[in-house]
Amino acid sequence: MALDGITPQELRDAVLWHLTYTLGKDPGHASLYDWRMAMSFSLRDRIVEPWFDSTRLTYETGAKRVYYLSLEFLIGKMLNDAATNLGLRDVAERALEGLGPRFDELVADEPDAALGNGGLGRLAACFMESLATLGVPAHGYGIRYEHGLFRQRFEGGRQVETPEDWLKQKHPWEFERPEVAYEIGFKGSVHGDSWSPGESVMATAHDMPIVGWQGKWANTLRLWAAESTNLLDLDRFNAGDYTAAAEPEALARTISRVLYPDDTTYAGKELRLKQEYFMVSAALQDILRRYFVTQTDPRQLHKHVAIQLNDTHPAIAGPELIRLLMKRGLTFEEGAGVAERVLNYTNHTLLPEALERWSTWLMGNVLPQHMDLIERLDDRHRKAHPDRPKHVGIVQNNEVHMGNLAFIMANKVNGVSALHTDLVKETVFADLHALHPGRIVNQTNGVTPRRWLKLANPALATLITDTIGEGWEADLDRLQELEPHIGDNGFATAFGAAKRANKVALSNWIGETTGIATDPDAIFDIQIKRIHEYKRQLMNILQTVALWHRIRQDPDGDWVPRVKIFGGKSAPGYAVAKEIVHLINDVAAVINADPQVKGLLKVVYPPNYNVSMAERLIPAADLSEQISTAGKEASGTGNMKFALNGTPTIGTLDGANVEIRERVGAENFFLFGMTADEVVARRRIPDHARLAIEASQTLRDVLQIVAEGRFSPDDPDRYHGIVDRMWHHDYFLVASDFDAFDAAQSRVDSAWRDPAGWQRMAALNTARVGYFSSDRTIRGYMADIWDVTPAS
Ligand code: 26Y
Repeated sequence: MALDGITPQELRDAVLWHLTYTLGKDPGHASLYDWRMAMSFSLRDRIVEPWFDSTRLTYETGAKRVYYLSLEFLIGKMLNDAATNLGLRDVAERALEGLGPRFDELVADEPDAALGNGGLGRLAACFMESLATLGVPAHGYGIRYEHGLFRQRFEGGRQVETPEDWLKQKHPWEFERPEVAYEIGFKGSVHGDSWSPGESVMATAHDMPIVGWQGKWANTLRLWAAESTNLLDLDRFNAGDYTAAAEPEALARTISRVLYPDDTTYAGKELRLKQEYFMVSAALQDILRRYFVTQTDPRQLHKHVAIQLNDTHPAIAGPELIRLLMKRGLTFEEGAGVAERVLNYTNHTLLPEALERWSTWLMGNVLPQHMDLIERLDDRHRKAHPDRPKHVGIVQNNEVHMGNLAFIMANKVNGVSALHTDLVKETVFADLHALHPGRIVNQTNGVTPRRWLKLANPALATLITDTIGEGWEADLDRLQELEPHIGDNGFATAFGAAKRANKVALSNWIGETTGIATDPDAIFDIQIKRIHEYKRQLMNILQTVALWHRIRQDPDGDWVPRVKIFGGKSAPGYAVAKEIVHLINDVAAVINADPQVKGLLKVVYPPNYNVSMAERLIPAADLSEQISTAGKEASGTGNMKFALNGTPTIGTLDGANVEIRERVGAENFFLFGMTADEVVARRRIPDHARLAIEASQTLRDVLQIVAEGRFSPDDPDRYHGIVDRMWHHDYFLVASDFDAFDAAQSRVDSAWRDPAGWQRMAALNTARVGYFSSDRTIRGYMADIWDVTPAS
């Protein structure tokens, strides 16, 4: 099934063919968009055959299938990814020679598919790619949001959101499947075991082939779009009421209109519940339809199907699967028995405010039969554990706890890093863990090295291949073979040159997009992730202020030049995070314009951080900021991408940082701050923040400068709220960890003064983090959760 080669001339012919017959353009009049479409279709054609072969082989072998249900897939751009995995990037470049635009211009023209908020959505995308690379028969199921995550702009330093519009242009990577459509009901009434929905919409399938490394296998990401069941109300139309006539369609379409842009605070919105049920019901109907193509006994479902729930967002799958099985003749008890052998649940957060709970009123209104089933499941669980503590119920205080529902319905529950899994056992699910020991397992996250090294960092990828040969892309542990070469002059020079070239490219891009000049020889110190109090961008910007203050007191001192780079979006309704965004921009404006600093310190915050920007920033980074309050970051995956690209971490013992540090070695990681246990203890001290501030001259100076309005001269009171909260609340312990962070930054400066030592540390990070490939993670899910083996 290996991919046939294709020459540049053949690919060129294919591009010209699509330009002519698919786009209806001749080369003389084709736009960048036309060329991009023609190239995308030509590469997509190369995926179709392995895609068919994969499906055929799966049917022939009767292999068990994996289904990944997620409300988010943060896939980013597809063109370069497809070209990389097909091994056709060079061929594509040469195919375009003399025709018009360059391949990288086509890549730049593609909009990001931003169908996710952050880590959880990007993890789903990495998993899809690894599943295809490993040849696992798998489908992803999600929603084809018309508008992905909002675009971020800054106006006067404030975040402003505008709608994202990725589907305005044709999406060349999808196949519309109008014949694959399911009806999804809502509301209405229940009589016995039968539900008469009061409303319904259609879910129609849109398929994206996801091709694995070397094009050997391709799976399907099936995204559902909502459409009206009755397209137009003809009676109203004929009566002349055209707006009302179009209403059913507009109503239906709102379901797949927009991604919820909040990954922090859960808000019990009816539309969100409808989105979740819409995706889950369509997916489960589709899974059962496919199952019954070859099987007859629904009781054997677990032998052929494993379903993974990406957080609780698709947790309504428990009751929905039971409902669908009951429609096929199973009793409630039989249905529940099947469901709990098939479903598995991944937890991604311990933050109480991000845990989904639906009022029983809303659940009963939108999904009346599911509310009944949830109560029966609660009963069933209670009877099975008569001595259980009261508070593990699915329904508590008139709320449905989706975490408990997902746990109770799951074969396996997993955390996403070793520390996180321990905390899952000890905190949110302590009682359920006691009742079901062995159900919770760990699967430390990973990232795909194809996108995050091969595609994003060709300079380093080429050096790796030159040093250890081919094959590391799908066997990332082989990066260890770099280690003996790290001291070689040739390797060291080339490694340094690759990093430097990436930094020059980033510096140029920063200049073009923000107008800020940066020195490629400075430390590129990068914190990119959603803006959240627990991720402590505030601590980072306050420490930046401390550094600025020090430089001003001794402008001729021997300072190590730094470029502090921030990237990330705040949830639109998260006021505190928005203040932090504003503060970073205000600090940047003052520092960057300060002649006394003489360019030794720059602060850069390019707007609209997304997957593509990450691909640009990470290969050019010298320092990776992973500074969350210990116990709060479930895993992190950016931390892995940085280390893989030869970037040491400054970080706390949180999430996967712990495991990264174990692997790269403590001497190659800038550790600081309280441990998760110490955090819990510190919070018990009522005036911990005041004590910490009073003990730190540096922090007091910094807070004084901010409170005086030095960064907001037009509105001197602007940051009184931030400073006041630091003194009196500081739940995320910025004050308590500040001095330790500041000291760790000084250790970074000292280490940087020894260029050879720094570079060795950077290279050791690359050589020692092969473990964090998402291929390893998926193998873990296969062995410990899904009980599947690859078909090829
Ligand atoms: C329900 C709603 C408020 C909600 C929407 C999205 C809640 C959470 C989320 C997304 C959470 C998320 O992205 N979590 C991240 O998952 C990554 C992959 O496991 C982890 O690496 C990261 O630490 C975690 O914050």
